[in-house]
Amino acid sequence: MAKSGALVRRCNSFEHGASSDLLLNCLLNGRTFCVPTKNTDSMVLEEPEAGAPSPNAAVKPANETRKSSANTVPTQSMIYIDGQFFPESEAKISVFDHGLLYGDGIFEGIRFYNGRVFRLDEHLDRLWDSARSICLEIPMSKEEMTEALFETIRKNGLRDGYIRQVVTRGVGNLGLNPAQCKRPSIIIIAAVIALYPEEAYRNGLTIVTCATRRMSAAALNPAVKSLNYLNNVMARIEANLAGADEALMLNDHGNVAECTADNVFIIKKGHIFTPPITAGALRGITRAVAFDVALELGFTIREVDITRHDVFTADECFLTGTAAEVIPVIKADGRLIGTGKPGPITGRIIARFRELTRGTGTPIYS
Ligand code: PXG
Repeated sequence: MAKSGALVRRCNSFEHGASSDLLLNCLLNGRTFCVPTKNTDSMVLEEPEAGAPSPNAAVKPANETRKSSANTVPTQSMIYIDGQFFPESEAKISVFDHGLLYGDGIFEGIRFYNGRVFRLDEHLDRLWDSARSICLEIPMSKEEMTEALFETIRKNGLRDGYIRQVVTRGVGNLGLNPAQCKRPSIIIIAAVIALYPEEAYRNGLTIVTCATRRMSAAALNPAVKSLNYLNNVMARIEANLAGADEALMLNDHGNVAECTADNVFIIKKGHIFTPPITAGALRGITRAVAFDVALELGFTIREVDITRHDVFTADECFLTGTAAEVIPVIKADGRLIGTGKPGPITGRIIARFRELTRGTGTPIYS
């Protein structure tokens, strides 16, 4: 099982809110996004040098690559809010913003590798779809958003990292009616990402089924990446309390939906299966990349309802997510999956996925 200790050690090099954030993370046993706070004398805006390519990149997790990345970061992270940049200590929004008061808003998490944003268009499309679904008009075009994202990454001198985009409903009053909110706010944070520890990619994760069901599409469609993540947070707490790395969330029918921030795949007799979006899964961007990779490698991949029994009796299991990338699962509810070691097909998908993250994407610095 992946121990949170390794994660905490890795994060010790970041100064941002050090003690409280690290303690919290340690307690919650989760992954961490650290805003870059390495000390440099002055703000660096030019392109940092490319990191040395890892000789074994295909089998190494992103945290290995991070070690060799050439992030050259300012003393304080610079946060984008509505067209302006603020040092993180001054990056503030109103307590009357309905994003805070009601979780009324949407977000995206995007990765960039080696100076290139991975699957940018797909993330922007999903953000715009989430907005449309909740009747929120993003007050800029996709082109302007792209420029704002790039500018935020450049201002923070990063080549490898994670960008969080948040669009809130904006400032309103204490009633929940969004009609009172004048204008949505856009927040962009560029961060250095600390993932699962390296051993998790080598040895695999443990998951437990949680009692908290994935919320029904009839209540709030899980396809909307909204600021209301309490359903997932409750599941995550269950995983933490059980000492597992992730929580497997079922839908109202008892079928597998997804994990708290990752899509789920199983492999049986050389065929790959994943729950359909209608089972309560987010239409993951990494999920789609896994589809492409699986097809390219000659595997069939099917979207079908999956039960816990299917997970227990699978030959292999893996999760996909922007933060976690592609990561093996070796135990579910105490049952070893397959041999109890990350499987060979999963290994091939991870290898090809890593090639794609290193070799494709929209250039930030050209
Ligand atoms: N399901 C849910 C519920 C998610 O929030 C995924 C699947 C994977 O989708 P992508 O497009 O990233 O392949 C997500 C991802 C984290 C984190 O800590 C991840 C997400 C949101 C917040 C935090 O890894 N979303």
